[in-house]
Amino acid sequence: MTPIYQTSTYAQPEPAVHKGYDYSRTANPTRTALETCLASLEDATYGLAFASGMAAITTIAYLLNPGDRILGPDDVYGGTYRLFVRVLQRYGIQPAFVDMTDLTRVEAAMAARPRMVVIETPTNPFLKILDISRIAELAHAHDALVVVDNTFASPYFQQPLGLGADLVVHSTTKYLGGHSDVVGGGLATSSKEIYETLKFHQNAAGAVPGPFDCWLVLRGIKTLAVRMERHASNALQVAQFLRGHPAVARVLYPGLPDHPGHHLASRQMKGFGGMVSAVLKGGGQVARTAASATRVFILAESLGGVESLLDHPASMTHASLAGSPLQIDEGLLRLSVGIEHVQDLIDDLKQALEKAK
Ligand code: P1T
Repeated sequence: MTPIYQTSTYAQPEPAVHKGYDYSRTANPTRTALETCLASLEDATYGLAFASGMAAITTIAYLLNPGDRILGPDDVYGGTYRLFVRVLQRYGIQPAFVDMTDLTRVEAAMAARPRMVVIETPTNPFLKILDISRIAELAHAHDALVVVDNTFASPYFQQPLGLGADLVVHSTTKYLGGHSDVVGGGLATSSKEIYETLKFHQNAAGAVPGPFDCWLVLRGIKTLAVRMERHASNALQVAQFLRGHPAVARVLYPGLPDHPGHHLASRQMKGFGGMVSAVLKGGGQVARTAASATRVFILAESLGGVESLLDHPASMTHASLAGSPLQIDEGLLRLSVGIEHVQDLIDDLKQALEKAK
């Protein structure tokens, strides 16, 4: 097993001779093992690990300068939206958001010459599928950098660098960690220039993970493949159950053949993932009651752990979008389908929807 190098500093042979490790903000062997592993999972040359997914995304933003524009999808993790609008904007970076399922809108938005295009697919929380190759072509034609947040798919189901992305970012808190016991982030790229700039900023800004957290993510990754297979097969069955339920207006799961992104997902991904969203017919009140009535699904933010979680995005993960043009339906529930016995999950949803009637 990779040892946990629980050290902040390293004995040096003599002053001013910097060989190997010197200080753990700059590098730590347990973190190096995770960074190498992240690179390998994404078929990349370089990997970097961070203290959270947001720390990784913030570090990517250091590639930008005041006056630069950044383009994101209209459906994006609330924390990413908040970073773009309430933090980066104060430093002169101008964010814009478009529905990236519509490539004509992406093309039109490129006229403003964004320096960076951030793609999240499947999106959080509506599980839209965005065409990484086509968006990357449009972005590259305008010299923009392409970043893909690959948190929802995990590298087991999707490898964006092979589809034309320049950089991949992860919240390792989710499927990579896999057990809801660690917060972390990571990124991967095959560009030496991008890597070196980001490595400089990782050390300069300092949002690095501790060695024990790196070890937890590494241990989680060992079972990524078997967990993802089970997440996906459970999610499909949960989605099929919800689709047949009279209280449910709409089920959003890319594995359902009538999902608008199903064909694209079949090409771009090796599996459809473990996230399922559903809009309830009764709206916000019914969704909140159902969310409080489950016994196996735990009402909590986050996703990607072995245990099933339930989220009410409008009041929880995406509350920071309130008042923005990006509207989250009050009746929307987002399920992170775990690896429990699928019948337990279906029975739980059945009784919760019955109580919410
Ligand atoms: O929570 P953190 O490790 O900082 O990761 C942020 C992040 C980045 N990208 C995506 C797609 C995410 O979903 C997240 C975090 N998301 C949740 C906590 C959530 O429940 O959606």
